[in-house]
Amino acid sequence: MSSQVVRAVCPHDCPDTCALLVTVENGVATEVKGDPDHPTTAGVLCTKVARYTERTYHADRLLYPQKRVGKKGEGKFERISWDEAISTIASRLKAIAAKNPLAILPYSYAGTMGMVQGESMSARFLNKIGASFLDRTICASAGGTGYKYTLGDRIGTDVEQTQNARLIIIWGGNPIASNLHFWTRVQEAKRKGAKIIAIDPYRSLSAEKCHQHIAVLPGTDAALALGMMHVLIKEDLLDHDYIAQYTLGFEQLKQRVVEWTPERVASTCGISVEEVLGLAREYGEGAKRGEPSLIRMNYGVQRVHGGGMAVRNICCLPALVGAWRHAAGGALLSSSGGFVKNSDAMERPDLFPAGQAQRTINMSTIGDDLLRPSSPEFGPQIEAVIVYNSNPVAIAPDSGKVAQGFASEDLFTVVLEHFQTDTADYADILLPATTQLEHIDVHAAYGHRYMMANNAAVAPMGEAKSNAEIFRLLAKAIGFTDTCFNDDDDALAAQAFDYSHERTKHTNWTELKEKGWSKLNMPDASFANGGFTTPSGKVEFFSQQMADDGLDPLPTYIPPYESVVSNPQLGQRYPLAMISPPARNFLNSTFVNVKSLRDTEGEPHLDLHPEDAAQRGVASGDMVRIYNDRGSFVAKARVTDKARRGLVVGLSIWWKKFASDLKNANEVTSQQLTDMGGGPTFYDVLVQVEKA
Ligand SMILES: Nc1nc2c(c(=O)[nH]1)N[C@H]1C(S)=C(S)[C@@H](COP(=O)(O)OP(=O)(O)OC[C@H]3O[C@@H](n4cnc5c(=O)[nH]c(N)nc54)[C@H](O)[C@@H]3O)O[C@H]1N2
Ligand SMILES: Nc1nc2c(c(=O)[nH]1)N[C@H]1C(S)=C(S)[C@@H](COP(=O)(O)OP(=O)(O)OC[C@H]3O[C@@H](n4cnc5c(=O)[nH]c(N)nc54)[C@H](O)[C@@H]3O)O[C@H]1N2
Ligand code: SF4
Ligand SMILES: [Mo]
Repeated sequence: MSSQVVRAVCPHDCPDTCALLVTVENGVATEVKGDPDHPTTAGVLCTKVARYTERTYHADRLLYPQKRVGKKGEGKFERISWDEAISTIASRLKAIAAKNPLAILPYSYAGTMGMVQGESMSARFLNKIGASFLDRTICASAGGTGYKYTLGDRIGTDVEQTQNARLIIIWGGNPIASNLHFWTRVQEAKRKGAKIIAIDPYRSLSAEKCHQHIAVLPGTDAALALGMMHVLIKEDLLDHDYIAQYTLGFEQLKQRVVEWTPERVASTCGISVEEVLGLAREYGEGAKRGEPSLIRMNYGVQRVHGGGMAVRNICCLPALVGAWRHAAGGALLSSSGGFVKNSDAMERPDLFPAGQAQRTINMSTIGDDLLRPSSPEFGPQIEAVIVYNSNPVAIAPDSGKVAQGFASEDLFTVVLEHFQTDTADYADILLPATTQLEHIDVHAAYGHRYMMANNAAVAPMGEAKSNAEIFRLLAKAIGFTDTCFNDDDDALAAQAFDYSHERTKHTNWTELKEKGWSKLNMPDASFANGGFTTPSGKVEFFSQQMADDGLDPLPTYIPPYESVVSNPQLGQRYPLAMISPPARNFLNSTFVNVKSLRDTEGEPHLDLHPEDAAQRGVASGDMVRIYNDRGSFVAKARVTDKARRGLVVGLSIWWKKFASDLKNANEVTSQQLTDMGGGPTFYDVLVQVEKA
């Protein structure tokens, strides 16, 4: 019997990007553990990935190529050979490209965060064919844009400093579910006497374990940050020296926030004046005492109309009180901006046909765009979609339209998947992809500062192939002869990072594979002496870039599209705000088909406040229908004051086929976009609820 331990990486879209140790016995992965030596993983995995072998060896894994034999969406397929699959796809794409290659569209996101199985060979192929580009906005683009205007690249406080903070504000995140290894350090800070505050409309698993929970109305965080700035300035809880040296536009900011009195903020956010004052004073007075404060912003604040502005406003706070002076102080949205990637080498934009027209489709409006006919403004109707690392029929907003688009007989759809997801049901050709245990990859992270290598632990299951291998085969079949189409997965992985940079030059791909991980060489306190990557090199309270982009150059409040205050007419018919944040045992729509994890979540639920429930004659356990003009879905009611009055919460993202009505929360979400970055507004939704 042979037994070995292979160094791997959790591939999922989670800030923690854990280092894995995979035990392999006689070619079979028998255990997946967290690497005890990797500082952020510290030997611990979440329940989802601790059960990873259940996913890789799941009886429903797709093991060979298939073609559709039933109606679109019906999910009826017949086995075919790889030769037939590849030649069918190549000839269809060639025919479409001969008319207009822009009619071809990729649809992919972060099913794996690996850079090889993400946008490498796939991008080379799509660039060479001259396909439409996909703007990958579905998760973080609004917040990322607000951050960029204010602080520059997404670099924040090192998560490994968390335990040294004295005040931690968890702003729009539920780390017990979605950022576990940060939460562990929050617990350590708590034991050392730190105060922990959650800002969240919902009393999430994490919020209920904090010292204080401030339950703002969804989409009003920008106003709360303006109110904090008002109080900090009025009560002179400021670090004047930090402001003078490292910020731009303080005088204009001061003018702007005058109008954001605690009273106005309290009524906008649906909280008390004391909560506004208390939060600002706690933040400012701690700083005066020289104590580090950390704001862990998360993406929960940005899935609304003014989501970019909300992140921008929050980003102004640490500079006002000089929190960046401390290694454990400041703010963290994402650490992704620290990584030095070779995107051009991986994706080869130079392969795009010279002189050919380009087009970019926003993945958050795929519902409308699949249904759009050819026109001079839009360009050609979309005739082919190649889906990998994503499940658009379940995860994209306004999902009735998405499904309608994929149901079109005129659309040629290829899906690369591990399982027969809701999207796979619409495929013309369904291809089996390898999982992380079966292929090579290399990873950056968005919650820590380590470059990570994933070695293949076992051979591909059945006839599965890696995404990169599938695109290599397509390139050959279509006749692309550039040498870059010969790069194997290991050669691709070697190109992912630039190892000549100050932050990376201590390592290289060969060493990374062997050791598994390596930390970026960056200072502990990145901005103690300024050095922001904005145009001015300072924290930009005033942003000329924003003015140039047609935005308010100063922090402001942009109300939700859909709230009873901002849209009272809609609010009359649909009086409840709905949010649908991640469920603990799923990762977006991944793992919903792993029975042990699905059983823990039970079935689709809707949490609603006792008074809202009573008004509708709803009791816990009743089936309810949640609806608006876009659509409806059913869920089992849980009557609980975890949801504030006027708010309903449907933890997500369920596969439609596991719900009694074959629908999920995205039936009611909208395709309206955020104020900046073209992001989706999943948490900016009004609905009505009735007993089903
Ligand atoms: N277990 C698990 N982990 C995950 C995921 C998952 O699906 N499951 N998804 C991964 C992905 S793709 C991402 S992007 C991250 C997301 O990670 P986070 O951005 O941390 O998202 P959540 O953990 O859902 O936290 C969002 C919280 O924001 C709250 N919220 C909703 N609207 C508002 C608002 O307007 N203001 C404020 N202040 N709060 C609001 C919700 O109630 C929820 O508790 O997590 C990743 N990790
Ligand atoms: N209502 C609502 N909707 C949301 C959100 C929300 O909070 N509420 N969150 C949004 C956010 S933040 C995000 S990031 C998106 C996420 O949306 P997606 O990025 O689509 O994420 P998943 O639903 O996890 O689907 C990923 C798919 O990729 C597949 N996959 C994984 N690895 C590989 C691989 O190596 N090869 C191939 N071919 N396939 C692979 C998995 O099997 C899975 O089916 O959802 C968004 N949608
Ligand atoms: S999903 Fe997140 S917490 Fe779980 S193993 Fe992966 S990286 Fe770690
Ligand atoms: Mo995400």
